[in-house]
Amino acid sequence: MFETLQSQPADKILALMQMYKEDPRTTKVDLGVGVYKDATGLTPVMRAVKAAEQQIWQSQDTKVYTGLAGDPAFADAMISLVLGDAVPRATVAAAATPGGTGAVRQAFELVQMAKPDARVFVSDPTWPNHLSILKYLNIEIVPYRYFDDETRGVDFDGMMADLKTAHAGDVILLHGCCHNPTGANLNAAQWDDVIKVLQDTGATPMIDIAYQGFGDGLDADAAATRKLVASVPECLIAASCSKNFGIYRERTGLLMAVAADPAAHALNQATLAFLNRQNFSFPPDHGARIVTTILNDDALRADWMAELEEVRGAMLGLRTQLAGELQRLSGSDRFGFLAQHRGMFSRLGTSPEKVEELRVKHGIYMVGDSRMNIAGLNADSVPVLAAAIIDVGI
Ligand code: PLP
Ligand code: TYF
Repeated sequence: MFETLQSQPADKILALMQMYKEDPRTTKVDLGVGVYKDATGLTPVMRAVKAAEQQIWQSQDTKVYTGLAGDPAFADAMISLVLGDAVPRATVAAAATPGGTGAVRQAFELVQMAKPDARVFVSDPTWPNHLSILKYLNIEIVPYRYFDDETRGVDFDGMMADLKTAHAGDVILLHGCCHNPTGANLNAAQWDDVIKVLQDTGATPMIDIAYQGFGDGLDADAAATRKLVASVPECLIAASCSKNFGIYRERTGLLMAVAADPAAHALNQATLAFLNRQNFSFPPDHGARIVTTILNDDALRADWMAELEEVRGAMLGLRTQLAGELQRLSGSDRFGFLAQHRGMFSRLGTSPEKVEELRVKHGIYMVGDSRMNIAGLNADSVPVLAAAIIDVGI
């Protein structure tokens, strides 16, 4: 039967990872996949994660199944981390998922169950997996303008005009912070305008938040999400713990569904558990347990927050250094956007040909749309990248 299978398009980000591995040049620079790397190029296990794992190893006396929605203590800890006290806990249904990707997938399935003809509005561009999963589920995709190729900021007028065409029964997918792949984000006043459009159109917001703590800080990065959920009757939030806890391979995420009232909440909670059961029964637990252990222990939490701040500060430092170096070499301010962007990524805003030239001539690997992982740099490779950018004429 399998002779009928057709080959599927590869994930370009993951394909680039493979190409990088196969490049024998010792001077190569990996700005591809979104993984944090320290100045030595390593992705270390965070201190609090190691300590939590030790605690778990010592105290865990069973590995029996949790619940279909995962351990409720994980949901409580994450709801508090992401949403704070923006909405009453009794209105938030939640299910642990395999990573943020699992949360995104389950959210789309929930939408499709509730409204088979729902359209999902996505930023142009967005994380390619959003598009891939939506296509796979046969959900109609409506792109909204987002990135301004000139300013490398947000095309806010275009975005607003496009979002206003949504209506009740549609979903508007927003990145909570640290937009992937552009690094360009809304300011607080612009978020207020988006909230107004959501209220006027009646469309349902869905927030994907995968980089809380990587932009302006843990609370600052969640501020828009918190304000938004408090301002609309219903909302979906897909949160990932992969980056901010550095537990990528543990597959740790949470899908939250905020309901208009407690009656709807019970149905949401039961449906999230049902959806987990259809797809994988019980969600992975180890990463969730690490996160819960850290968030519920004052000392571990403080140490995790401190290390996350070091990570955030390192990325900001690299941004400033790169923008400064490019200003020096180009004699212009046209790369100033790099210091304004937030999170792991910046879209340089150049052609696939120039990206290819950077790879072939200089061994610099970035995604074809010119997305760079800032954490792939260090103080020594920043000048190398800046010189290469000028050399290929960007
Ligand atoms: N959403 C966005 C925008 C992402 O960039 C990522 C990637 O890290 C995810 C969700 C989910 O990541 P993971 O499934 O590894 O938790
Ligand atoms: O955008 C990134 O690089 C990260 C990691 O299918 C990632 O979000 C990339 C591709 C993918 C899953 C995760």
